[in-house]
Amino acid sequence: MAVLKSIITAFITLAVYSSLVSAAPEGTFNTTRNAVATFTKGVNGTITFQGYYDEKTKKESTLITVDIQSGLDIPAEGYPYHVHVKPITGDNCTTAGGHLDPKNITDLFVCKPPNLAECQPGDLSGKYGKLIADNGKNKTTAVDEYLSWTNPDYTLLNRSVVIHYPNSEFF
Ligand SMILES: [Cu+2]
Repeated sequence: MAVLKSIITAFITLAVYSSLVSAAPEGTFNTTRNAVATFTKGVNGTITFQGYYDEKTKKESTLITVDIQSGLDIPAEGYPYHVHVKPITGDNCTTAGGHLDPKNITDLFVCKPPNLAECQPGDLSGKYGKLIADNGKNKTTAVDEYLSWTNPDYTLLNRSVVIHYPNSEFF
């Protein structure tokens, strides 16, 4: 069970984008599958999730775009971040619950590439690396095929995203 020493919280809510990133991976975006976590406490920025069909892998996938503008002030080993199961209420990170982990892999499993299918779907930093601070900012993208927009057990919607301090003792 995670001990949430979180500085940052955000809801994921549905949002519709009128334009999509031009440097998108090859595929067809589903414009109804957009979710944005907006961070206003501790750090400022967004993490955007966009659903699309990946022409290379022939799989429904999600483009994850991290755009943190400020607040990542510890340059060391990077900030873990995860999709947690519950929306956050009252700016209190403990309301986020545990990681999105429908297969009950547990936080004890060390998620490492290339075996991403074995990871908790919500363990974004395990799958794609921790958020490394660059003058307080981070811009990262990743393509994910383990989160879902339709399977209720794997869905991103009505969850939360939590960015943790680099040294948080949450395992
Ligand atoms: Cu977390």
